[in-house]
Amino acid sequence: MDEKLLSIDSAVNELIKKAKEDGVETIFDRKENMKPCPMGEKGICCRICAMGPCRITPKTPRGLCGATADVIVSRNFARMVAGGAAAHSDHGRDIAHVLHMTSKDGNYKVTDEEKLKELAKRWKIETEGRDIYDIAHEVAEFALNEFGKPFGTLEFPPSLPEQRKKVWENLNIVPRAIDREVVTIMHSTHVGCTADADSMLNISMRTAISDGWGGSYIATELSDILFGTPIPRETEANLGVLEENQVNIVLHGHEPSLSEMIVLAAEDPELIELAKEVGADGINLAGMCCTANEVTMRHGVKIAGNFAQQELAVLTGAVEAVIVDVQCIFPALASLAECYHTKFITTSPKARITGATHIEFDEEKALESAKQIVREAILNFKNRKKEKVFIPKTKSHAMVGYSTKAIINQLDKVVNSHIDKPGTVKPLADCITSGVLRGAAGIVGCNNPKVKHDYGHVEMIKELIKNDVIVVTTGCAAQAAAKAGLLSKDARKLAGKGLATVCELVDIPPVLHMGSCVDISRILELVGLVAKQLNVDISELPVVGAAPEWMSEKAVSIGTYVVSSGIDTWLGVAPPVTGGPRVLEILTSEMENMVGAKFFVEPDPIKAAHQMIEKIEQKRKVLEEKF
Ligand code: WCC
Ligand code: FE2
Repeated sequence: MDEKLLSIDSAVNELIKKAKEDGVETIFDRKENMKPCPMGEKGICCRICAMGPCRITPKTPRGLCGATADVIVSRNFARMVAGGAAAHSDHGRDIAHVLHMTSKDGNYKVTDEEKLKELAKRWKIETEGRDIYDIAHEVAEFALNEFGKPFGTLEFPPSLPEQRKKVWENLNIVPRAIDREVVTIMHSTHVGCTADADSMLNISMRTAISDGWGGSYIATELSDILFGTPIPRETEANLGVLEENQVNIVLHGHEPSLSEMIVLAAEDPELIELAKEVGADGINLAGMCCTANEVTMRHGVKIAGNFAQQELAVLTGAVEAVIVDVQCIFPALASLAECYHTKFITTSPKARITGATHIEFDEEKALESAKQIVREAILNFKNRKKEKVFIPKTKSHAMVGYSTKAIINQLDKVVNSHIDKPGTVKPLADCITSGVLRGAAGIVGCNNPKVKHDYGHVEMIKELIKNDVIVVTTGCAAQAAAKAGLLSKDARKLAGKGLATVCELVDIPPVLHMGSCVDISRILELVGLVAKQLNVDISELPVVGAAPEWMSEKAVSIGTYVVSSGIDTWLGVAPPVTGGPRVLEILTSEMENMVGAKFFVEPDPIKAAHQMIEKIEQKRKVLEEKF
């Protein structure tokens, strides 16, 4: 195994080497030995009932019930969408419960009152003369109702253009309640239900939309209300943020309700004192995956790394605790942590892992629970084995925290207030229509060992900004960008002339960190607002999306709602649908006639970037005729 081929990140390669020396295995070793199942890879294995599993081959072109390859592939795809939408949306629901728990003297408070009141008005909840917490509780109830209301359709945010809603109405894919859409997929994919690829994909789109414009959108908005709407701030990224002389705590997972409390607990003078008593200089928090995005955006907590680096953090031998809640957590951390002194602490009943220390996070006693967890980490400092410690030097400077509101604030810097009013996306729309910016790209998603770690993200982003395409990013893609220095204002020098000028005038980096994976709702919001500003549908904008290294079901839901929102999307890894010719045809061709966008699969990120640029230019041509 030549580690240079595995990642473009030198910190990763150094630690893969250390893994060998320490005699422990990582995902990179497991990948070497794993041969993906060729049936599963094509999506043509059906495990939905117990007559099979049925595998589609030239000799057995139908399952026992008669399901064709397309039926099987489309059902498997739909179930991936349901899994992804469920994960994002259940996260949104949890945040709504936390909002419902807020009180003046409690652990959880309302931080962004203005955003709360805006949302209350939108949902026709009385705000005049009311206590802010009464409003918060009613907003939370309204949000919770969106998951299971018996009648009607989802309440859409004002950033959704009317034209787009019409498209969905015509296709009958306007989501009803969020949970209902997930359940409908589980029902429709049961043996003996939907056996029609077209219909199955329609249902998938509807469920995915309930994620992007529903569950994820709610997660983002309510998190901002609770913990503050992000503003630009500085941070650092990569494993070099771990500190030799401090208690290092890695926060990994997704929901900010836990990580926010850990941040508070780590500031507690008593615990800082305790850290000193055990011989450390202090407590150092570092984030991983989306939790990293959440806490760096709101507090500047440093980023340890992305998905593929979670084991490597433990391998440094310098981490006292990895604290996790839900999603994207390797069960491998449990046995790996045993080889070091690291405590691997699970906190959610939704994600217990054999071999981990489970300390259930009790939201009712949030700060107390958080302090208990931090205390465990501190007390573990004495078990650190000096001879096992190796922290790579690598880290990069980054700017993070570009919520839509923060972007609008930056844009206000160039508003000529004699002509235009501040507080809108008009300057951005102007840059796009004038062609100073050719377009915009959202680069999101995971790491996947099928792709050289971070290579897909970083090369694609570089190519796009060089060609005057502004990039917005979330999730593990954002962390790849951060580590590669692409989120620093300095990265302007890698941008084309138009983009570099805009960056200078507006004082932003060419790649904007918009948050965690549920925060792709921020991207939808921004794109929707620009479309509304220009009075066009989202599908008419020179805007594209990509997930060069995606791997999770969440990413399948995301890709599906982004395409359903009218944004062409490039995948660097083929989804398991290639065994279903009709499914493939719909996803990569026919969706364009339905929703004005489709999927592209291109493993080479530079080639993909050029296809994206070509698409942007095609859209510009049509758009320019309008203006
Ligand atoms: Ni979102 Fe993908 Fe990271 Fe997990 S944290 S690994 S789904 S991008
Ligand atoms: Fe995530």
